Amino acid sequence: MQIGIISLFPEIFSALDYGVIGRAIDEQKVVLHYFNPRDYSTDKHQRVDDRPYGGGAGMVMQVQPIQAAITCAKACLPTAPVIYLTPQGRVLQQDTVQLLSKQPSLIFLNGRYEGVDERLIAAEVDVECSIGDYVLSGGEFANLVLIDAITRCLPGVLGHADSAVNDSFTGDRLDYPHYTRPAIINGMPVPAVLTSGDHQAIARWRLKQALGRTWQRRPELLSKQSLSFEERLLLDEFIDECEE
Ligand code: 6GU
Repeated sequence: MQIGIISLFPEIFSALDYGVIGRAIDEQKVVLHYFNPRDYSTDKHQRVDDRPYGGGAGMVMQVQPIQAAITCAKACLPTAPVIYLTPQGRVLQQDTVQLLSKQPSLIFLNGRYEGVDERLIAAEVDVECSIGDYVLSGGEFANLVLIDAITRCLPGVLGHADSAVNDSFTGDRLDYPHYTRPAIINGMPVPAVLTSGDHQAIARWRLKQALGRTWQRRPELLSKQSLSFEERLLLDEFIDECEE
């Protein structure tokens, strides 16, 4: 996948150089292209912001440098949709991440200050995207989250063992708990089933824990889906055991 990043702070994206995402970049499963609006500013001091019409606190990113950066990004990635990272956007969910991961190319626009001139959004932006209901100082950290989430969906990025289809959190339920050696820590043993060698019992226990924890912590996720007969049975068992 080819990704264009329009940002005043491209250095922030070096946070992607680690772990599975870093390897995907090394192997060119994802290729990042940077466009810094400051490099495209026609202002003699390379200014990229200006005071807001109507007054008030903060600055607004000017159209000219961003538009020139987007024009360049589109010349490089002609079919890529332009995604603007903003708390005013639609909140990101795993289904959207999966959809975006199927595109051959994407262009991300990262705002700073109070945001970008609304006419630039009208002219150039296809989708506005937020990562949650809190405010960040710019789009970059949200963009890192989105690029990480998209990259791990790409074919061959995750090994077979932890492949994305194997992810227990696919957006509709939480993960089951994980354990590793030693068998007893601070007097707490590993759940016996996990050392039983009975793979069917382990799979059943994990599914039950995943459903149970979703019911305890994120009940709204469960009301959005229909459970199979076996899943309903396991969740009822979990709930009964809680009440004991
Ligand atoms: Cl995409 N940008 C900013 N500045 N803040 C956010 C966000 C994006 N998503 C959540 N908060």
